[in-house]
Amino acid sequence: MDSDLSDAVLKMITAQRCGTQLTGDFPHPACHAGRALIWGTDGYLKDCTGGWHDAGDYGRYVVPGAKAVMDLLLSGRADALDEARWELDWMLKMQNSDGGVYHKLTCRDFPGFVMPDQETEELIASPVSTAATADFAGVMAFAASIFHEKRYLVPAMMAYVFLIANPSIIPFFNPEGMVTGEYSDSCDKDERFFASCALYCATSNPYFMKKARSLYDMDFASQGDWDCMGIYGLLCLIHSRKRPDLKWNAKADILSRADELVCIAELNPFKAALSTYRWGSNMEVTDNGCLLMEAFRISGKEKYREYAKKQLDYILGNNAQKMSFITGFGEKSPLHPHHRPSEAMGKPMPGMMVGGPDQHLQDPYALENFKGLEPCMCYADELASYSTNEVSVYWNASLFRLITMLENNG
Ligand code: G3I
Ligand code: 9MR
Ligand code: ZN
Repeated sequence: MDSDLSDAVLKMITAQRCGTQLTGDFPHPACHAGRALIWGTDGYLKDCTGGWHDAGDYGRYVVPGAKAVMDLLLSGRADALDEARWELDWMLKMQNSDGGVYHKLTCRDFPGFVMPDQETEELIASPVSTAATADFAGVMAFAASIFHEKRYLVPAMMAYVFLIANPSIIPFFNPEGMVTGEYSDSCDKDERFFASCALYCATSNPYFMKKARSLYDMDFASQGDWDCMGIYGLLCLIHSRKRPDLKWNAKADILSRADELVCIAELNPFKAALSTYRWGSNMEVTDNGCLLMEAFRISGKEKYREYAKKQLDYILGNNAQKMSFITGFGEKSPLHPHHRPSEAMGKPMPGMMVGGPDQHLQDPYALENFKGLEPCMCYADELASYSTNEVSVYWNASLFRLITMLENNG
């Protein structure tokens, strides 16, 4: 395994750091240093610096950030644990005094293709959502069980108290006049389950396990993405040394999903564990690779590792485009990612995984150019095609976890 690859993939996430001066090939002074208007009030969040820019844009979003943090923490690699703290420490600033967590911190609109310090429009803290609050509780509790620090555990419990006080979903939709990423989640049961499992692992308090049992859904292992966090609840249980009854179900759920993924991969011409291609399909591939590696760890069955490797092979070139989807790696790789620092500097930042084919034609370029194409062909290495050629921290984190799992067990 090429450790230059995992280093570059992690380095991209470090280069997405907000609120600090960056040196190197994509340098910029500290960005987004000011206060943020708390939407719907005339109050401000005075210190909201830190965290990662989400993607090709400079928004900071709690929900997908939580997924990225979990993948870095689960990778177990020391430098990735440090990187995860950069986001965790920012997330702490997104919590209200009643435990609720603001959904995101962005401007009203996306900036042009400029470096981050050039985005100087007003920053806004968007309203609290239960998805963001439950994700926050989950990552903070899992971090507390790794780092043994109360400064993560207490905020996790405060967020949980907020969730108990608000048993119905508080959804998030962009407020009037705001067009940045919405990350709208119509179901928060999986996030609440994740929070319950993580808090159980951090505290051993059976209250949380009782809650987790009541929220459990047998489909959690079959779902993924930033809006389906149930799988991370199962993984917390498996990775901790706790042995509640549910743990054995968790392992069985993962093994049964792994068997399903092997079949799905067999039916795909490139042995990718994909049946459809959605926005960020490449992350579905790397997430499924990670699940297959979890199944290999549980069972020792070589077949799962073999199929996990095929997922990375797809990302590295065994795909319809016959190209590597990671900038700077492979003979042919994306040159025009939808990534503002790359565009502003006139060169692609290395180590970034692009979203990949999206059959739903979700940007003007795709609508114009992909009509009638096979789903796997709906990709273009074009700046304008943000639904297929953007990058994000959570896609890179998922890829990073897959590479490190293969390195450690391969
Ligand atoms: O859940 C439905 C599914 O039932 C349906 O079959 C399928 C087909 O349309 O859609 C699924 O929902 C999709 C959702 O992601 C969950 O996968 C939406 O169509 C799709 O539009 C949505 O895409 C998200 C996109 O933002 C638009 O909201 C991507 O996951 C997400 O990665 C992307 O994130 C953007 C941020 O908004 C802004 N920053 C950049 C970032 C990366 O492109
Ligand atoms: O650059 C934006 C990208 O990060 C988002 O994922 C995408 C979808 O929300 O939107 C991009 O911004 C475009 C905007 O939606 C429409 N005007 C052009 C912007 C840059 O292509
Ligand atoms: Zn910034």
